[in-house]
Amino acid sequence: MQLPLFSGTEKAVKSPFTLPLPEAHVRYYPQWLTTEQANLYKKRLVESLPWRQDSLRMFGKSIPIPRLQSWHGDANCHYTYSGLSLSPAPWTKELAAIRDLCSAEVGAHFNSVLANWYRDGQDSMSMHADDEPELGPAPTIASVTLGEARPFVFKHKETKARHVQVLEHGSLLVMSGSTQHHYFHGIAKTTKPIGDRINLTYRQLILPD
Ligand SMILES: O=C(O)CCC(=O)C(=O)O
Ligand SMILES: [Mn+2]
Repeated sequence: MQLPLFSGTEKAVKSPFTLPLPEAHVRYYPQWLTTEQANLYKKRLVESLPWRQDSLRMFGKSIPIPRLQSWHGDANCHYTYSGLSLSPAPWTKELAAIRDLCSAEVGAHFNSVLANWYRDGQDSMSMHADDEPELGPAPTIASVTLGEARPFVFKHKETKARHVQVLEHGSLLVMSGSTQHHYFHGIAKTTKPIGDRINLTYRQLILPD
C-alpha cells in the first residue's frame, strides 16, 4: 500500500474479513490507515472541504439532511440521489490520495466521492441502497471512515435480516456485486455523547459518452 503523505511503511495489524451477508459481497479492512494517517486526513478534510447542509424535498417540504456533505469528482460527474442534484467540486489533494489508495487496494477505478461529516450522534443517514442508475447494476463502493466509530447497519430487502458492523477510525469497507440490489444500509442516530466522524464513499459513475 502506498502512503503518499507519510514516509513510514506501517502495516495494519488486524486482517481484513468478509461480512457474513448472504447475497452480498462486503469486505471490511480494520486499521486500513494507521491512526496517525487517519488523524491527519480527518483534520485536513474537516478544514479544507466546502461542507454544506443540503436539503431534500419530501412531502412538499424542504428538509435539511442531518449531516454536512461535499461531492467531488471528475468534471462530468453529476450525481442525483433522493431528488438532490450534485455538481462535482474538484478533487482535493487528500481526496485524491485516499482515492488512489482505495483503487490500489480494491483494483477498481473511482471517478467521484461523496464526503459526509456527522458532527455528533444526532447526525445520521437513513436506510438506503446506493442503486442509482448511474452507478450501474453491481457497483463497487469503497467507504473510508475517519473519526468516531459508528455502527453501520445492513438490512436485507426481502428477509429483513439485519447485520451490524462498527466502522472504526481508519477503516475501509468495500461493498460490491449484488450488495446494493439485496440490502439497505444506514447510520442511526444515538443519544450518546460522541465525537464527529467523516465518511468517504468512493464511486464510479457510468457516464454517457
Ligand atoms: O457514513 C457511512 O458510513 C455511510 C455513507 C453512505 O452510505 C453513503 O454515502 O451512501
Ligand atoms: Mn450508501
